[in-house]
Amino acid sequence: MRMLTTFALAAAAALGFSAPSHAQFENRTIRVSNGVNQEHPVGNGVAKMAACAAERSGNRMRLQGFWGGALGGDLQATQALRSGTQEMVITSSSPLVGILPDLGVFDLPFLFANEREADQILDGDFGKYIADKLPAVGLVNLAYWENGFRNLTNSRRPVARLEDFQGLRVRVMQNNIFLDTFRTVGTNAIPMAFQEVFPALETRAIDGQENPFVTIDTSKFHEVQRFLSVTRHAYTPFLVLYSKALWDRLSAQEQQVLSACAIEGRDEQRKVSRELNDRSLANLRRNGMQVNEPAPAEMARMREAVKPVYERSAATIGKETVDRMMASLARIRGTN
Ligand code: KDG
Repeated sequence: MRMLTTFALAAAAALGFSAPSHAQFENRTIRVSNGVNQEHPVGNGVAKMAACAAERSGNRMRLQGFWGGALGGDLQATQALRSGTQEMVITSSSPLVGILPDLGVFDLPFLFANEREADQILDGDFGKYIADKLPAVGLVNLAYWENGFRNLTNSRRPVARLEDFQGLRVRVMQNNIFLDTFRTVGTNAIPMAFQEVFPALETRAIDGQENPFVTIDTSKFHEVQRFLSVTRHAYTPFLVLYSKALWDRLSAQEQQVLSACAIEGRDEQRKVSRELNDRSLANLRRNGMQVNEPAPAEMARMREAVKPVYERSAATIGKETVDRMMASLARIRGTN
């Protein structure tokens, strides 16, 4: 029997038939976790990435999503990847600055002016420069997805002027640059994992938090927050991370499929995120939130107030990384 099989394979090879392409794929269930709810556009991205991987692997690579921090918050899940006990996480870059300080560059206040700049930086040379630093800390970044431009909510008052921040107890991500930024404008900034935010707002342990409209909407923060101030004070990317230890056990074909499907997921996730952005704002208004947009002169005062954060953070982030970011932005803006 063995001789017959060998002969048949040899004959097939001679005739140019290769073994089924799916033979390079093992049956795998890849766990991918995230801290927001599945209704968030991350859910659309994961669904697209999973369909892509299944189709290209003959249903042998199956992605299993875990939502709402079910496998731990961003930092905890990322540490599980580094220890090789979980395959994937889709996480904000901000909570990971203790692992790779260079990621703090994305937290600099008012860094990006719009999504176009963010996409060009993240999908271009600068994004690759950062991604190339991750294998050394046990992580592989497959793509940058969109968390988005962040805005302030709170239960006490509209923030229309720089002075209105004074004394607000505002939750920020576990990140030294967000802490510095929100202390600089006068708040009592409190670092906290995302999963703790809703209960802390509900019990009034904190007054406010800051996130993109889509996250505020899909996390139902309107139930525990009254005021939404459109500050767009930072743009946070999501990293689509794979455990380096587990990545190295994949075949080249499996790695190629996951890399390509993470990009397909990216394009879908960004599209849905941007389509949902305006709808989420309308939902929040309809659900009773009082929305205000600080006047341009007041936004200019806020930007001016937080400029020293750049200088204070440069050494922590790494001067080369900050210089590269600013040079990349200057090229995009035609101001170099
Ligand atoms: O996994 C994503 C969320 O956990 C989180 O990153 C969302 O922007 C966020 C925040 O404020 O923590």
